[in-house]
Amino acid sequence: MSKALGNHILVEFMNCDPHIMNDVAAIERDMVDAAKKAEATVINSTFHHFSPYGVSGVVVIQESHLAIHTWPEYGYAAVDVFTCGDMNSWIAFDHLKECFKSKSYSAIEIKRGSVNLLTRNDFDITTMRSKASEWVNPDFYTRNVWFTDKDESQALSLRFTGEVFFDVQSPFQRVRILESYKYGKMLALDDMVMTTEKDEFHYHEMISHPGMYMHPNPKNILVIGGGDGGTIREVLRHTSVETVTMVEIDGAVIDACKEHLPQIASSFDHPKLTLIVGDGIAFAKEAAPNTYDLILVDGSDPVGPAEGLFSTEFYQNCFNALKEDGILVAQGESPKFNEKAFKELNFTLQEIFGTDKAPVSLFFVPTYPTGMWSFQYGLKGNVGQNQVPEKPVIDSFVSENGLRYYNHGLQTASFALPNFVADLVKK
Ligand code: SPD
Repeated sequence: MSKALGNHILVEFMNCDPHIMNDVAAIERDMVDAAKKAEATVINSTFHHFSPYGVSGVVVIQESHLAIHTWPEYGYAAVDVFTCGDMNSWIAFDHLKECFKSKSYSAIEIKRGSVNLLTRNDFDITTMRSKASEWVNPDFYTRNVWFTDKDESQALSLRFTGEVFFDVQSPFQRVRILESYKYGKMLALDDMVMTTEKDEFHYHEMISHPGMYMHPNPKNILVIGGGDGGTIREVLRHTSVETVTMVEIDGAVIDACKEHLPQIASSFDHPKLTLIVGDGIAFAKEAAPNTYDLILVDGSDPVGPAEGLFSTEFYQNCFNALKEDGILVAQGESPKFNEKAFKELNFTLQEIFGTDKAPVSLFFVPTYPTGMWSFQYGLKGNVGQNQVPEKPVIDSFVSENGLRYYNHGLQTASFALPNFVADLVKK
């Protein structure tokens, strides 16, 4: 056989474990290890996860590259290993076959750059060769592992370190704690970003304080969802509070956050808290009428276990469970990213609480797709969004508690809507 510049193996890994095929961190680790086992020198790796599923990535090695694209729904990975020099690509193949738990596979090997067919030109590489020999490969390689939260036409990507601190498939969802470079550790549920260490305060301060200050004397609070603990942490800052009941369906979320996000999950031992691990939708249905001053619905997006948190029946039950001047605050989705759910929720609240009793508060979360997010309110009885304490009262609460997002201005200003958002919720 004539001499070739490179060797390329194209691999079909079939009947692989679908969970592994959707796990960007595991695939990146396995591909890098495969390269190292085959005695390649790893330069860097770039991997992306695509929600709801699929991983693409490449490991650049001094001897060329390893690349992959996966289809978890078919338990399939297309892999190619391109090398030059003496590296044995089949060592990488064997390693990946084991890691992916592939039950059937095939591969073809192609020689690339047959020197018989190529004509060498007079490009002078002597100086480059001496430069190249001076280059020392660093002991580390650069990792580019990306977590992507997306719909069919837009996305938010965060680069993460590849560290996976928690990864449990609960009966409801996949619960993970990963680490992003920019925003620190983050809680992801089924591939959707829920909260991160560095920007959680945007969400948790804004779900809690505007409603708490709109109410003249909030004593009994119900939180549905909110398993990371950030919402109860904020609510419990208010001295008027006598009881907080929190109902979270997924105990795995609480466990994950207590262990890995302790600054968010800091109030689970508070004496005023009653924590129930159970179904918040059923809880609202069975709740006694006129019980709560505030109900905060800190749920995830309207897929999986949170779907029922967007139904008319659920909000009617919340309305009944609120006291006469009670306030409902619900995670309201994004008017840009999930316009349909945003609108439908507001129409539901208008129907139950009244047309002018369902205001929307907007705030920014850099780690949610589009960054523009909302809380939607249902105001029962005589409470109103403009009935708020004097500025000095809120100012001292903000400074005593070291709040970083909420302030007196936002108490009313967050309800001012851009025209296109106001139009979305006009009946
Ligand atoms: N796409 C994210 C929707 C927000 C879900 N809730 C976040 C939980 C924070 N406590």
